[in-house]
Amino acid sequence: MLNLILFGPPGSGKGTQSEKLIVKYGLKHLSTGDLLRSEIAQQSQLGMEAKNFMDKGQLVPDEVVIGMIRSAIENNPTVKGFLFDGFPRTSAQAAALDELMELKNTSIKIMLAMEVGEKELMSRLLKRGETSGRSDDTNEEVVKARIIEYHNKTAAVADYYKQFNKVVTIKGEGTVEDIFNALCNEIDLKV
Ligand code: B4P
Repeated sequence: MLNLILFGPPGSGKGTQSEKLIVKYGLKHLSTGDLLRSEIAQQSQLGMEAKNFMDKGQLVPDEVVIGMIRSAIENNPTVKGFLFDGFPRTSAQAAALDELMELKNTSIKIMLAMEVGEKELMSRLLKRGETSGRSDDTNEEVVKARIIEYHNKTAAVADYYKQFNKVVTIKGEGTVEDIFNALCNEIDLKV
């Protein structure tokens, strides 16, 4: 299996690049952000709980997100591989993902970490907020809170994968096409 993690701060282009990568490599896209927004749209209990955190720019509790990913993996037994987008975001999520991969006798091949400056992140997210209807993109304070949450809880997840030599850093500023080509070059070197 080819299992990839697309990593980076909010607004670094994970969702944008995932759409292209899953087509090229035939992978199953698992975006915890998308899964949570779908739960909110269905007004499920999980969705209503998650919304409270997301609206404040905070991470949703680990057990909720891990449970969601576990079900998504179990529901896709025959895929060529998974592209994890926005997951794992904490050390506990990274440890849980390793266990889930082991149960399938597979592992994470590579973490692609996209780097984008803070000013650019703010401007992309607030711009998306003008049209997306996403409540977590419209308010500058919430966008800032998401970036702080990233530095406090998520950035260290890359260190976890660095121990195993699995992290590749990609500059996430430039055209969508150029960034996509850089990501593909790194994946092709590893597979
Ligand atoms: P996510 O849905 O993961 O949202 P994101 O980090 O903001 O998005 P992404 O980096 O994918 O940005 P995109 O490509 O869309 O998370 C939302 C919330 O869900 C979190 O704050 C948290 O509360 C919760 N959550 C999700 N996963 C969780 C987890 N594992 N644990 C706990 N909580 C979790 O790009 C952004 C914008 O930039 C777009 O408008 C795009 O068009 C633009 N853009 C992209 N590439 C560009 C480029 N090269 N140049 C210019 N603009 C570009």
